[in-house]
Amino acid sequence: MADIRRVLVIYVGGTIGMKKKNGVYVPEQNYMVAEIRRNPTLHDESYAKKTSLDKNTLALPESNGIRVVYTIKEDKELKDSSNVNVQDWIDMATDIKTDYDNYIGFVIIHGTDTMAYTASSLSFMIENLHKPVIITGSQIPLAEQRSDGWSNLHGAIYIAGHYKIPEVGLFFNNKLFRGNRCSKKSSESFDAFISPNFPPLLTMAVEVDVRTDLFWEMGDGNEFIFNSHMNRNVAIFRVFPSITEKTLQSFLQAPMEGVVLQTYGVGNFPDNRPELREILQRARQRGVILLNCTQCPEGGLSDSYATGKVLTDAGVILGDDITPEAALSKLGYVLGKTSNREERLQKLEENLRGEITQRRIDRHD
Ligand code: ASN
Repeated sequence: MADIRRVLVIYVGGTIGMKKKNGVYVPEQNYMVAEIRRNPTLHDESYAKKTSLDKNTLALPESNGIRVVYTIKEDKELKDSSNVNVQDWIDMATDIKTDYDNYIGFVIIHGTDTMAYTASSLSFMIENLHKPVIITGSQIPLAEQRSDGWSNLHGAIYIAGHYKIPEVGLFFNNKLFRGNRCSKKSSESFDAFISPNFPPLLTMAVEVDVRTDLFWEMGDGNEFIFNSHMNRNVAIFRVFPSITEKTLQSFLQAPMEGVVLQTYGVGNFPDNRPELREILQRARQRGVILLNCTQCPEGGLSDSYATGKVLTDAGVILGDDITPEAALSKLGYVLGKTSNREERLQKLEENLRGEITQRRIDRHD
């Protein structure tokens, strides 16, 4: 008898299940399960018949004595991920919480456009995660030829059923990344995501290379905690040379409570424009929290330049090598969790879910 591993697949939307209507791609409701059912790599129909699986439950072929049986829960309103919002993150986390004890792993089928935001946010919203939550999708729909969705979907379900990875991961093009380390890097390539500052947790080739040494170590807490309160008065501001005082000032106005300041290089900002610095300082005095993160697609921050020190002196927190997506999610989470300023600052500096490397580059000494 095979060891049966049950996985819950939460289907939110994305290109993977889209079809063209009036010349544009839109999600197609009630189609994914039937489409997957026709693919023998993803579904063993004879096993399903023999064991009378219900219509939304499918089974991977047995391998090495393991049978992954997965149930697809399709959202009532499938979405292009450009339409995903905070409530959708809450719904996904609620689904996981509700069925946490019934499955050994979870897969979320999601569009690629905001996949890195969802992966980051879920990593903060869920505390003490002991099971894999793997987000995946595709660049070409399953309904079309050459879809990358088949291998992404198979890999995600296979990983969720085979490996005890206590993380929210993003699986794409044979690599499983820590979700809060990713950014979408290409609108066209199958290799659509990068995790610039942290290696993949797992790589699929002829062998499956699992980096257990990289898994995020949980604290002592065992109880699954779901933080549903994400502060929505947070935003990202990308600094640019022609910035005016008015622009910065309007951006930081109430109800803004937290801003990710995407700065140049290792975290630099003009130090020859005291008026801009004053605007930041005034915002800070009003209670706005500022978190520094680099505009560079790779690398982190240091305070080695005068143009960077100007920000630390103004009370801007160093976000280390955090991605902008994770920085925004972390701000929303931390500001939603506590209203105590000191606690907020302390948590933002902490490595909460493996989202930063916590190292300082000091190249001028
Ligand atoms: N617009 C799509 C989405 O994010 C893109 C994709 O999934 N490849 O839902």
